[in-house]
Amino acid sequence: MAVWWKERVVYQIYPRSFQDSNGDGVGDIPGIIGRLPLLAELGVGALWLSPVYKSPQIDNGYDISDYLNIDPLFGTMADMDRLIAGAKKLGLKIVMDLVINHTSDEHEWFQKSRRREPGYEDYYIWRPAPNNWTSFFMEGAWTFDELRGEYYLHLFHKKQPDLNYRNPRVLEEVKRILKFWLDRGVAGFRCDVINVLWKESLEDGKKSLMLTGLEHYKCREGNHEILKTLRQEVLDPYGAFTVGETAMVNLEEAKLLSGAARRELDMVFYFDHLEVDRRFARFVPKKFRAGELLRRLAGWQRGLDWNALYLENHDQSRIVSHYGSDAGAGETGTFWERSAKLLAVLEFTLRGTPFVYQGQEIGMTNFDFRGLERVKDIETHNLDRLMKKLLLPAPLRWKWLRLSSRDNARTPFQWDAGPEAGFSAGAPWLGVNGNHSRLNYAAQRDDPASVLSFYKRMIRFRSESDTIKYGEFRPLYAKGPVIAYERRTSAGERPSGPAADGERIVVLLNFSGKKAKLSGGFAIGLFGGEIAVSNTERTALREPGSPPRRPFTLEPWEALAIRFH
Ligand code: TEU
Repeated sequence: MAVWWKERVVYQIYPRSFQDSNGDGVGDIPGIIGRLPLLAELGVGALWLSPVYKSPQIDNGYDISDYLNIDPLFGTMADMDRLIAGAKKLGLKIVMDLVINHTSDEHEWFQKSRRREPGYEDYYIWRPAPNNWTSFFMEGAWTFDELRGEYYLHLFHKKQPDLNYRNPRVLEEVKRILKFWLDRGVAGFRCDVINVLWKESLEDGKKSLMLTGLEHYKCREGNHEILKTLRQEVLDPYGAFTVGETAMVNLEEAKLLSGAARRELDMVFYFDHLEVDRRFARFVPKKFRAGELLRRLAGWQRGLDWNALYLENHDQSRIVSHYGSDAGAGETGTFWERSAKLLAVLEFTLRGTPFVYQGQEIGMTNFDFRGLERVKDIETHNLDRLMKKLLLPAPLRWKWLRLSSRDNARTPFQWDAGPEAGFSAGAPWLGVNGNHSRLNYAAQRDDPASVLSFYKRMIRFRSESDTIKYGEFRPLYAKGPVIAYERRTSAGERPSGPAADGERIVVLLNFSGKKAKLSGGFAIGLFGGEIAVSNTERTALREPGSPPRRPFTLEPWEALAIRFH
């Protein structure tokens, strides 16, 4: 029996930038409700909402002060119930964002803990003196609390204190949060930095520019115990879905976190495939090599029982600006359009659950800000401070920051060419990209050649193909900017019974703006197939009457899926 999260595509909504319904410049839940029919029309099967719980919004909601209430910025609990019910009517499941490594310092638990109220003293991690750990936001990981007279740990912002899972009451509180939302009708959770919950020791860490102390808390055994307990006691009884966001995870760690027999998470988000052209996580650029992308993808595709497939989210830059070509964005027939479609072919022909981030389906690009003053993300500003300390000149700092800033993905959704792109009647919390006049949902919805229409076709293509959903992955070819891989159904993979008649689908991708010749032997083997997907006008693999040995040439940014029976 196929589980829904292998059959469906998940759409990520960043509520504050999706649709504002009351003119305060921030997206909200009623805004999402109004757009539900369009999401159903896209063909996705579940919606993952970034946090909408009560929060002081220091880290845009990933700093939660009350897990069981909706922040007025986004609406009310009644709105949330209407969203869950409205989505259900359209066959859409709702997945909430579970942030349990840390809370906001304005959560009542933290306020009680700093006052040493009985039972709350060690809900968080307190010490008389800090160790040498650094935070994900490039600062120290400890802050002194005057009231308590001690330091507390925060792997992110100082207003995001880490919970202490050595206190069993903390896990009991988390079980209550999960049950509250599952009883409300959500289908599961995206679990935020879910692989750093258990701090094995608070000893000093090995000095590192990125994260000193990581070895003491990343993917520790205690973390696995927590996940097994939540799975056994809450998630399985509800049949709930989980995808873990797992910072800095490697393949061996990911196998332990998401292997089918491990009974922990259903799948995990890793970062490896999005850092092919980056050093120091995603912060310093280097040359992109398509062959390296294929090598990395092959490792994860063949190493994990099941993959979470994504190219964008609210922390990553826009994929068409990152791995594609965003020149001429919004203009039909440019390489922006064709490369956006190529990236859709990549995502929807790999093995795993595809996640589409809001705006990816219309090819939204990185922001058009000209300087740091328009950027809101605390991570970007902290990184600028760190690079300034390292004496990097301002132009170089901005050159790198504009590539990696999380605000690239957080500019308001571009609904139409009107004021503020139809996102808000007020002043948006973050600048709308100027290219919305050409690049917007309304301009694409009825255009069969648009990026949006192509996404709809790819979502349908995947849903109709057991070979794409369940077939094994094999890398085939990598030369210059061209990569190729195949998907082949094997008996064990199909939930619906014995293997198809050995169907094979070969995917070809040209990650460049130039024509690319495929070398003889490999190319010859292609001519026995038929084109199942193309992002160009190509209708046949070889013009009738052309010489059999003429080399096969891919157009710039051309993507093909070729089916062999
Ligand atoms: O992100 C955690 C995380 O791994 C990212 O911060 C990543 O490490 C960083 O961007 C460098 O690549 C999650 C949320 O997705 C993020 O929005 C939150 O800021 C963070 O946790 C804290 O909750």
